[in-house]
Amino acid sequence: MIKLQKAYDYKIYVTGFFQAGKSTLIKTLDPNAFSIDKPLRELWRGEKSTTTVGFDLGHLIWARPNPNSDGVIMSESEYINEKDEYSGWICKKIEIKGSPGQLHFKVVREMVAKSSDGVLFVIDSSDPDSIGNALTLLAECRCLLGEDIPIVIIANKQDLETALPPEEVSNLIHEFTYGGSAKNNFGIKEAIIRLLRIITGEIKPNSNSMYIEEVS
Ligand SMILES: Nc1nc2c(ncn2[C@@H]2O[C@H](COP(=O)(O)OP(=O)(O)OP(=O)(O)O)[C@@H](O)[C@H]2O)c(=O)[nH]1
Ligand SMILES: [Mg+2]
Repeated sequence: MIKLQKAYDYKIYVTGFFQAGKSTLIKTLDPNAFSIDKPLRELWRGEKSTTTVGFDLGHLIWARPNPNSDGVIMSESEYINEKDEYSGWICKKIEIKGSPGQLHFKVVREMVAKSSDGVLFVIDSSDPDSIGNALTLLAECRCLLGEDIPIVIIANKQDLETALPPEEVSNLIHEFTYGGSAKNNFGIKEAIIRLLRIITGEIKPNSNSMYIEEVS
């Protein structure tokens, strides 16, 4: 029997409620990402927006000069262009897949989530009313992938003045969250690296430190 080579080393599932910023996050990290979406019929908070009706798919590289470093995250195409710079580094391929956020797309989320190694859970910090639905999807995610699946939660849209700070989002959901902005590309790569290091077993979930801690 022919054994197919795995196309990636780790698969990250990006989920969260409607309009939280999942597709934006994936497109920011991989401008060549592919999305199945459609325009929203009405303006969303005064702006034209789209909603995912299938999935988003991007490809990233996690490159590290040594196994103790955080390393860097870049799109696969950026890596291919600058490959020589990373000669001798440990490079892992990441498949990043985004789900639809509308509650009725549960069947699609089930398919997209399958065989994921870890989860980036995106919350819209500027919309406290969405927190209840975010919690519903967080519970669904643990149900689909198991209670022990590594999850990193991003309190997104921190570029907005109206955004609740990550600590306040954490208080509301009783889980640790990282602040970031998918649109302005801050906090996102750090969150992914943290997730990857939890997946590899180098750091413990929910610890605030970016440094390696003993895992017993
Ligand atoms: N200000 C700001 N807006 C953001 C940010 N991330 C996403 N948005 C906006 O939020 C809206 C929804 O973004 P999407 O990335 O489509 O959200 P989604 O979670 O994929 O939405 P669904 O597919 O409908 O579940 C768009 O208008 C984005 O421009 C952010 O970090 N800051
Ligand atoms: Mg989307």
